Amino acid sequence: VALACRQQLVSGEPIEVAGRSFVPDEYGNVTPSILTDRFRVRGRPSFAIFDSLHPVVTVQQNFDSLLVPADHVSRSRSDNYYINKEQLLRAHTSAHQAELIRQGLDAFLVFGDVYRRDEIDRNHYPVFHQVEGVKLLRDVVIHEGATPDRSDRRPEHQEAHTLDAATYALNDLKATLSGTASTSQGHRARLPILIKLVCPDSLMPPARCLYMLGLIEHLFGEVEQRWVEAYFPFTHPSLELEIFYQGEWLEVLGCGVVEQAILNEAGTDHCLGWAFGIGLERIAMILFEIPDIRLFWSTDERFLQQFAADRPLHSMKFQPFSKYPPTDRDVTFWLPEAYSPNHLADLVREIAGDLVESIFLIDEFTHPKHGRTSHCYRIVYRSMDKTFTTEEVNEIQDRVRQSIAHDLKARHIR
Ligand code: FA5
Ligand code: MG
Repeated sequence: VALACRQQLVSGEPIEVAGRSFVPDEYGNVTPSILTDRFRVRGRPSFAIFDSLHPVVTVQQNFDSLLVPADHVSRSRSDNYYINKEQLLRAHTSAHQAELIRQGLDAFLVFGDVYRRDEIDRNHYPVFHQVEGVKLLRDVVIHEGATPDRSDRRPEHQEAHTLDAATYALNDLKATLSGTASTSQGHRARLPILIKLVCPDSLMPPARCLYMLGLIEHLFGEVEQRWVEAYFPFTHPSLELEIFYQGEWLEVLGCGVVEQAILNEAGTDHCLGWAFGIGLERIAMILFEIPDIRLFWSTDERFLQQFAADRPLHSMKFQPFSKYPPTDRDVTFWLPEAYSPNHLADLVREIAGDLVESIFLIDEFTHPKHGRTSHCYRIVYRSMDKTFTTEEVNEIQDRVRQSIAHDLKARHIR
């Protein structure tokens, strides 16, 4: 089935994505399951935010405008869904930052569906939602004296910023997000930020979209959280926020002080700015105690009913219904050229859909003579909402093996 569907993406033949037509080329690798039934019209928010920017963006928007180096791995076909060489399904809402700043906005939120070829586990899904927040700060002394020089960059600040300016922006950002840092000059940036959880319609119909004031503190109250140093080409310094959830640290957002070059390019060189990108499913998972991200796509009434009533947010907690036992199958193969584990993840997802719960690399071997490497993966299958037999799992696994042979051109599959 996957093979048959794949052939539908014919180079030069237009395909439709969210009501617009695009022309794929040989570089195009969007898969049918990513294109079908993921695009739905959602309700309009009653707040001036952007939530209907088209999900197909240019390489310029998704990467170039954000200073992502031309050879950066994050651009690769194994991490993204390209329509053609110039256009892809946006991999993050940051894709819209630069153009909105250029349009003159100095504080905005962008909600959107984003698409990535990524690992498979209970916290990762190839389609998810992000909210981007950007705020420009005026009347801050950005730098003093002569033209800044690249060598003046420090872990604490960009070359174009004084330590004070960067600290000010970072504190403002942290205060906005987690509500824990206090800022200088008594400027506490509780906007308040309005967060709307944009969930699949199946979970929350537009009429019941949730509006919440404040952020992490407001959402979760007392919760164990920590800031972790991070790297993004478009911010410096950069941080990620993690929340302790179900026995592990779960990353919920990335953020930082916007690279001054982006602001300068957008004609706002007199401003300092911060930006963040939050994973909305992760927030909803913690909020509602949802153990697996696949549940957002469930059509099981036992799931949907739990979120149907107009109940106070904090009383909505997911009541697990009988969890069916997982079944795992191992597969070993010699890695083809230009292989990435995301190829396997994508391929299994195409065949097994949401029946795949996780994929782990359990063994790796490099042949001493011919130098080739083989990987052994454990694929864990589990249905969220129905029982499923050994025969069904075997059949799926057979198709996975065939697809590894055909699509990955990998040999000696065990
Ligand atoms: C970004 O996407 C950056 N654009 C965030 C950013 C914006 C940084 C502005 C600086 C300034 P990252 O890849 O870490 O960063 O993703 C952000 C969040 O999206 C993660 O913290 C996580 O909550 C969520 N996320 C990432 N991948 C997945 C996935 N496969 N499934 C579900 N949620 C995901
Ligand atoms: Mg991250």
